[in-house]
Amino acid sequence: MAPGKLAEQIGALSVNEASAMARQMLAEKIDPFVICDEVMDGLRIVGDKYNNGTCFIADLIVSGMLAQEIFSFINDAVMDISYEKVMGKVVIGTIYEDIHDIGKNLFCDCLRCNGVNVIDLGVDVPVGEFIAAAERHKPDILAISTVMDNSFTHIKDLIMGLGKAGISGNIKIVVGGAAADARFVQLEGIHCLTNDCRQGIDFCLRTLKEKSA
Ligand code: B12
Repeated sequence: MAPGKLAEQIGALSVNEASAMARQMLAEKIDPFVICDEVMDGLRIVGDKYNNGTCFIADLIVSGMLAQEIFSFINDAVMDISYEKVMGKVVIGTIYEDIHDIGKNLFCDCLRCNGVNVIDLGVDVPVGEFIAAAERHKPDILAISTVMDNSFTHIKDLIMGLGKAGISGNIKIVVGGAAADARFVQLEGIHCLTNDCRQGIDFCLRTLKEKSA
């Protein structure tokens, strides 16, 4: 399969073709993460079209559903890869005013594949709910997903809130997602900042291994 073809099909919203192509790539034993990257490139094409007015919200929805379908069967394949199992607990959610969850769900699936207990708070999660969940579940890691640029203020409030509640010292904080950009570097208390699922997974597994050593 020529590189970029899957992204092209997703960008063109050719749902059936893209789905079949992704299945074929998996059958050809192409690295699931390479397929994920192509899916994201395809979604970027759809996002750009939405920005320049050549596609609409319904198309975003369709592209999102297509991505979720592809990720679900990638996930089944990834489950077959035998990882060293790590114990530990991660609480995760998409921050307030943001309903995007495809990347977050992928991140959760990868963690679960590695034997991590993941408590998913869902999307559009208010700051207070994150803090209450951190107090209740006492996770090793609190992970925050952000795709919308305007979520920055809420994440800032959350980091400050965790500090005020006196719980940030015991928990590592990961901020991830497409909007996890340079603005967050100024916030003290973030232990991992990334827009790459793999980097986030590596950080979590390293942290949990060190804790249990
Ligand atoms: C699909 C989609 C939707 C779907 C979402 C479905 C769903 N269940 O998530 C729907 C149709 C619902 C939607 C709605 C909207 N969307 Co939208 N959407 C997209 C689209 C096309 C793809 C997003 C996506 O899923 N990408 C694939 C995933 C896998 O990527 P990801 O989230 O970045 O995740 C990766 C990493 O970031 C990382 N990751 C993610 N989370 C985490 C967490 C941790 C802890 C870690 C370590 C890593 C990590 O892992 C993943 C793999 O590496 C993007 C376009 C684009 N450029 O991507 C626009 C886009 C994100 N949407 C956009 C907008 C504007 C909207 C709406 C406001 C539109 C509207 N007018 O209503 C609403 C949002 C309402 C709200 N309050 O949130 C803008 C956001 C602009 C911005 N940067 O602020 C974008 C960029 C489109 C654009 N170019 O304008 N959208």
